[in-house]
Amino acid sequence: MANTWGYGAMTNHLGDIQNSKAIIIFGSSPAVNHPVGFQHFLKAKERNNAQIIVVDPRFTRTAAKADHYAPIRPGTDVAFMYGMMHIIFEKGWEDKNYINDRVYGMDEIRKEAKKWTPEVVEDVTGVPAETLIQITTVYAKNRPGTLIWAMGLTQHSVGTSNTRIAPILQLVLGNMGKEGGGTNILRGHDNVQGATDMGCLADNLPGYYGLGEPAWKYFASSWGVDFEWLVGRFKSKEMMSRPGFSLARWYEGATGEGETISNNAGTKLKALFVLGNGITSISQQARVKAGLDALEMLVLVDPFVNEAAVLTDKQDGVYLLPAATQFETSGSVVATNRSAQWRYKVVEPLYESKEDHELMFELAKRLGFYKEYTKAMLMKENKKDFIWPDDATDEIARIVKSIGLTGCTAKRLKAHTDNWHLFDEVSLRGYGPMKGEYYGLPWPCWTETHSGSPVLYNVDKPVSEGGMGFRNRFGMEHNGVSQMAGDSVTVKGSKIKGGHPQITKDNIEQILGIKLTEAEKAKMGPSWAMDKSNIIVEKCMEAGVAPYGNARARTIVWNFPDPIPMHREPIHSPRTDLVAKYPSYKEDKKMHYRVTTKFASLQQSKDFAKEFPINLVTGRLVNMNGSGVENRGSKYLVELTPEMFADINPDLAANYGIRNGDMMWVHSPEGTKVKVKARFTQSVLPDRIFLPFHWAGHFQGKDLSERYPEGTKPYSVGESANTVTNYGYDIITQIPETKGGLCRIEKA
Ligand SMILES: Nc1nc2c(c(=O)[nH]1)N[C@H]1C(S)=C(S)[C@@H](COP(=O)(O)OP(=O)(O)OC[C@H]3O[C@@H](n4cnc5c(=O)[nH]c(N)nc54)[C@H](O)[C@@H]3O)O[C@H]1N2
Ligand SMILES: Nc1nc2c(c(=O)[nH]1)N[C@H]1C(S)=C(S)[C@@H](COP(=O)(O)OP(=O)(O)OC[C@H]3O[C@@H](n4cnc5c(=O)[nH]c(N)nc54)[C@H](O)[C@@H]3O)O[C@H]1N2
Ligand SMILES: [Mo]
Repeated sequence: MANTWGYGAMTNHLGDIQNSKAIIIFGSSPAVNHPVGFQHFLKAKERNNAQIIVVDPRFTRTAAKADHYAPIRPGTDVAFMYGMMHIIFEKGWEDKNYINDRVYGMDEIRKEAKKWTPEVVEDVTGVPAETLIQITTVYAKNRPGTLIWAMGLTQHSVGTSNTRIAPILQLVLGNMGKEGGGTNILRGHDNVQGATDMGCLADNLPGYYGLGEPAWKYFASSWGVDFEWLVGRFKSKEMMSRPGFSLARWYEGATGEGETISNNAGTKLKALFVLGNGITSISQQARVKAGLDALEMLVLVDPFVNEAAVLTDKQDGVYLLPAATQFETSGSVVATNRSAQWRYKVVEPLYESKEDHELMFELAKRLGFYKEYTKAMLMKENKKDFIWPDDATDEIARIVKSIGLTGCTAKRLKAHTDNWHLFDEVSLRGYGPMKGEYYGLPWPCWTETHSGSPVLYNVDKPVSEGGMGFRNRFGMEHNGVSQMAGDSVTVKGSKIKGGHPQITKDNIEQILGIKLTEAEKAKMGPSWAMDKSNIIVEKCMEAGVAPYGNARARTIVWNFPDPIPMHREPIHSPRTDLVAKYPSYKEDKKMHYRVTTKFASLQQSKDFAKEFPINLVTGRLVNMNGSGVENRGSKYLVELTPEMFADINPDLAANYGIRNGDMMWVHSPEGTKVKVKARFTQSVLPDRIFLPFHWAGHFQGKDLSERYPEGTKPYSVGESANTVTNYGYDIITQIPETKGGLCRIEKA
């Protein structure tokens, strides 16, 4: 299933968490959302007495298993982590050698951290100063420590800053590139890592290649199609390199709001083809609905009745295509730790349902480019027919060099699944016939004999066993400072001592000290990522060198609006006094994907907190998934949470005359509302409420049940939390601020 909710992957892996001495979890509740993986956290506690720390606005089931808990105010994690660094620097607990040899720009961080005393942090985050000090002490004194995050960090207007400050904290403590350390981002859907790796995003090609002409040309020739033919698929060459609409804001293209028409080559979006997204999971449902209503054609490919069809008033031009489920398909998927896995089909597709790729093939046939669409699968061995899905997996391995998928062939991945029992749970290391390989060949897996890389940036292992330094991506120097790792940082067994740039055709002979033959030069691509011959990588392997260099991790991203992460209040903040001090970004962002995104101009347009004083937090339940249609169709799962509800503290409810089990309205600053059942709990403080987002089928108090085709209505329908999630988007990724908004409540 494709979706566009944020980047990231674990630097380490779930089993490796058993090596951790401390585990700090920001905005993630693995006991609920990754319950199988969470067993490794509990084992870490048993094995190492690992200290578990949870930072979350709600006392979650994960918090219930933790040793320390901080009830943070939503959207203030940057402040919290600077607060931790403030204490670490003051006490001298930072890893000085590590910072000196492997990091660029720590002085700027040190300067900013100085401002964040425990008292300032307490004011901004709501976490008592003593709790911050205690958590910091525990985390700094128990190394290696792993830092976990998920959607509680990303779904904010400062989501990108959050995902940068967290690894910076790990760098300060020297926790990156270590077993038991790392930044471990627990990803979402089944195969969401694979979907992201495969370019199911609005701004890049598969493997995170950009949208520039060199990348398109590399893919054109790898797919065996003419570059000019590809150009011809677009309205103009310029549109080819322009990021598309994101999932978060596509509807503005359909309604033709603002500059969307001129940003979108002079046209509105007329058709929407949905392959595995619930649509009711997107923020600001009233606007999503307007987008759906404005379409000429809506195609919903789904094993269930996609509730977008229920939400829209549209009567014509809505098509429901029955997709087979993942039990009725086979092929490779990629897990949260970059490990791939081969899956065998359990049953053939039932009834008239079809596998997603079959539907895509049929579509390509009717649009007239089936031959071009499938050609790359024939190219490796010059075949007449392809074998699905094996040849698709091999096509990926052949083309995607950027993240090192060369070794991830169908044959090897099948062998891993077949020999599942021969891999160690903690190290991922294989035994017997699987010796020398790590489970799922976690990328980068540089060659067809490479082991895969279970722990990124670990210089204590040879490259042949997954060792590497930090990647050299941003030039050789910045402001006169070398971006290469220091002399003391040599990857085990590497022929090159200390840091070095990424390896290109131009520098390979000089850096590796080798002489290429003319034949090799003729075959070689310009860089390791665009070298179809893979000779650059092969030569690097012989020298024990990671092709992408051995550089410094940078804390400063000079081309971002905030070169170092800064605390900025959410677009809708309950603390108007702090908005003045920590305002959102000054300028609206134009041509952000294909829309304009507002920041301070909206944040400061009104004193929102006056009318909407309560923080709105949204998230997940263990018995439900995503938009929830799959689970609300199961009576056993529905029994656990039969109705849509709001978690509310009795002290807050009392102010509004709301009793446990009463219906209540939740109003958003957008002027929208939902009617939900009040559920009393102490897990939320009296200044915030929590809504799960797994329901649909009601809209602003109206029951849309009669719109479900006969016999398809789930056992439970209700309001989507996303009808009241507020405007607010990250300035880089455009992920919606669904974890930090405001609302007003009243008894219904
Ligand atoms: N049962 C179940 N499992 C799932 C899913 C599901 O729907 N159901 N969905 C899958 C998917 S797609 C994903 S992406 C993952 C998501 O997994 P998680 O990110 O763990 O899920 P959420 O419940 O959305 O959010 C996690 C926590 O973030 C907290 N939070 C909110 N705002 C903030 C904040 O500002 N700071 C901090 N520190 N915390 C905050 C919330 O209170 C919540 O407890 O789960 C996956 N697993
Ligand atoms: N308020 C709020 N909103 C959120 C979030 C939040 O925390 N708060 N989290 C966001 C996140 S991280 C995510 S990932 C999204 C999740 O939201 P969605 O992506 O909408 O998640 P799902 O409901 O898991 O799946 C989408 C659809 O895929 C269908 N499906 C299942 N298997 C297949 C298949 O094999 N083929 C096809 N074609 N379809 C299939 C399902 O029936 C379902 O209709 O929600 C986002 N929205
Ligand atoms: Mo997700």
